[in-house]
Amino acid sequence: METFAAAALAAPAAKYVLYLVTDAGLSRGRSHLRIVETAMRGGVTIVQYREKSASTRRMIEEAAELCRLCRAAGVPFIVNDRIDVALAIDADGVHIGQDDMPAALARRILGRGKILGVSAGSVEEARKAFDDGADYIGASPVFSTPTKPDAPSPLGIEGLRRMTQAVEIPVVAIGGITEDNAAAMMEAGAAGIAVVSAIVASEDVEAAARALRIVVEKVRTG
Ligand code: TZP
Ligand code: MG
Repeated sequence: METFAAAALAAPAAKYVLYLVTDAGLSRGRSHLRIVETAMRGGVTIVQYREKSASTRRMIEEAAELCRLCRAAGVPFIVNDRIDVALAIDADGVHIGQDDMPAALARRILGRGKILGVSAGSVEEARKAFDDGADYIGASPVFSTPTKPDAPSPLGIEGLRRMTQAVEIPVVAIGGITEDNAAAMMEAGAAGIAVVSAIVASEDVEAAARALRIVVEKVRTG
């Protein structure tokens, strides 16, 4: 069986290859900790804690626990939306959207040492995020997805391709990514794929992660 050592991914963009985003509602009652631990065994290379409804106290507790787990595995840990939570627990970075704090301000607060990811739904938004100091772009969404029904209209594969050509930082494809379309994301120039349901809602989280990792690695390493 293939195994993947996340820490052995030398090139800076390689950490974005298989990006897991948490979702408590899709996890079939399993804890974030269990999902993340199992998904990392399957080859997830970066983890984002995305929690929209918990109290700040609960977020701090969960994020701190997940951060410790990820750090021990050499997997970067990112917090969605909440720069305060990310800084409080010394996460590796933050991911923000177009309705969150402007990226330039987020960068100023975070400093240079933290990862800043920004969701972009167009080439213009991606260029602006790049200019404002983003380390990577989340091309969002590539396909429409029930996981985020309020997402802007989908970019499609050609929209993703245009975005990857427009900025010099890694672009991660998100929204409706599955084992069936993952290779097309990489062929369009994505540095990696970000998934929620394809991993967290899967009965066998480890196998789901491993299958996705194998698909993207095939394209990435030729
Ligand atoms: N941002 C854009 S689409 C999306 C987020 C958080 C959800 C992606 O979920 P799934 O289940 O991988 O389609
Ligand atoms: Mg957001």
